[in-house]
Amino acid sequence: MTSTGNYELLCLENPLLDIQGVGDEKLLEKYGLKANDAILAEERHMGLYEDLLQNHDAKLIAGGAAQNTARGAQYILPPDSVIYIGCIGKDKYGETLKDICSKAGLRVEYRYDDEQPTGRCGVVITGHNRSMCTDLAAANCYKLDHLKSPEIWKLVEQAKVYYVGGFHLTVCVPAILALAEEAAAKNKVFIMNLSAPFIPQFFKGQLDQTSPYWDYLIGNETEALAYAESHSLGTTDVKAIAKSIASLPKKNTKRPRTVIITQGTDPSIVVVGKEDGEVTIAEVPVHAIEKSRICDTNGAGDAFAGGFVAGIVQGKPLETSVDMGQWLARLSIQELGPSFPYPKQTY
Ligand code: 26A
Repeated sequence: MTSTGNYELLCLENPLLDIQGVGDEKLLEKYGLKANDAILAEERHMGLYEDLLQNHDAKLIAGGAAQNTARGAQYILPPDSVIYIGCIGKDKYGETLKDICSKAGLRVEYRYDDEQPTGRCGVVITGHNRSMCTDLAAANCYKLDHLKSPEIWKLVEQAKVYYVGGFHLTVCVPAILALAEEAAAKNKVFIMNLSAPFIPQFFKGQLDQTSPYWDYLIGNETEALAYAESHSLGTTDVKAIAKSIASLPKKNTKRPRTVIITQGTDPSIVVVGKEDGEVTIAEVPVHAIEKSRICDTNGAGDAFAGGFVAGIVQGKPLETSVDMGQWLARLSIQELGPSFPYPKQTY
């Protein structure tokens, strides 16, 4: 008999359909995009989606950073282990998302917005860079009421680990805090991701409201640098930044805080805060592959988080969990967008 999970992991963020195409300098320039970035779309970006579809052979792929992470964790965990929550529209794109998740064995509990369409993320690939421009639309309409509804809150109570993408800080902080409080009150695990440099830059207040609840904080090197700058840490040393985050005040003192900063092909930095204010620092190497085997790196960070969180749900040691993240990221970058290979591979 195959064992099944009990929906131990609950993830919250912005469900998006990725419209991913290969672009060039000219396309980036046309919409004022940087080669490697993630931003919220403004009026001047609204033509990008049609442009990608019409002129850049764009593909429609399930996206939304934490939704990718949730699919990734479910890829590793036994069936029925992961639930994902967010808001979509009542439209074709929303149904497409639902189908892809259901095929991946991910249970989704979406709020459906009556007015807004499902959110889209335009992804412009240039070489190994990806520029993402998100029109949140319905994803911006997630409400605390949905999370607190009896059917959904029952699932929240049943879960033991919460994973929230930092991108959701632009949407519904009260929902994030409700999960964070539930975790702290019952000594469950609360994990957040910094998601993009613009989060610590422009949503610092929202981010700092959640920091006392972080049992695990995941980010990459550019997000760590943006955090250091917006918090005037006066350093660009990734280890020092991780150490400073690990040492921030913590609500649930029964668990230490762990900060994981990935650095592309360089080793990931793992810092664990201790009660006496000291920290331990470790480096975990990535699973490198030849450049020729990389399809695209869009979603690599989400896949890393998926593998890592799966390890945490399974109660694996910290270094093993980080290694599971590296393993899943390596699989994902060999696929188109934030996807995973089938038939399934096992860690
Ligand atoms: C609020 N923003 C900007 C976003 C996103 C986002 N997911 C949630 N909110 N901007 C980009 N993404 C997703 O990141 C994945 C790659 O890491 C994209 O949908 C893409 O699948």
